[in-house]
Amino acid sequence: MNVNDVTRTIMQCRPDAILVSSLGTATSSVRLVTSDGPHFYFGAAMGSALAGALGLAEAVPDRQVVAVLGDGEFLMGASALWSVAAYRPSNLTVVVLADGAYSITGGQPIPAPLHVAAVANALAGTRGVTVSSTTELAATLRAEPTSPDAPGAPLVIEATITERTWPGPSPFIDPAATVRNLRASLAQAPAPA
Ligand SMILES: Cc1ncc(C[n+]2csc(CCOP(=O)(O)OP(=O)(O)O)c2C)c(N)n1
Ligand SMILES: [Mg+2]
Repeated sequence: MNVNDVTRTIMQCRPDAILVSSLGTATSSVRLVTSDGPHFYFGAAMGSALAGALGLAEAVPDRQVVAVLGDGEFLMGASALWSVAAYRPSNLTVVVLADGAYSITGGQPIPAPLHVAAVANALAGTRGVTVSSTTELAATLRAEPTSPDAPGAPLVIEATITERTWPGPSPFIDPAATVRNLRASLAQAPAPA
């Protein structure tokens, strides 16, 4: 499974979701797969993406938000997971791209296994699942209620990336344009039923 497999599957299963992507293969892939759609791309600020996704989920409670995070990103901003576990936003899903490396800066290995799903399960407010294929990822996302009326502890999906290829365009985006596009999209689009 490569990163584009993951983002394509997310978009197939959650077509109305707003994606929040971290600096690295995540932002490159979300740009490619959504044709620069109105999502929230972090083009800097490593370690901030999960906190940003939590804030966005709170700001748009009638929209699904999917945080697509590199594993280095997740590690740097890990404390935000404790906040997610505390506030349990029912409209937030977290997907960690577990490629075991800081790919964007040259593929330096992450020295210790992160055990993302196990950590999420250890926190009572989040649930962790590990997936190794798009079939498993789709089944996990489709099994998940997306209605705010059926809240559950947010799902944290550790997606094992075995095929490490650079997914698409540059992740260094214009932050002001990102905010402008997302705001315009939110102002136009009626909330999905
Ligand atoms: C505080 C800080 N330290 C280091 C960097 C440099 N940096 C940017 S992205 C990145 C690695 C990201 O790795 P990961 O989240 O696993 O993304 P991948 O490219 O593997 O998808 C690093 C080291 C930075 N931007 N900010
Ligand atoms: Mg990585």
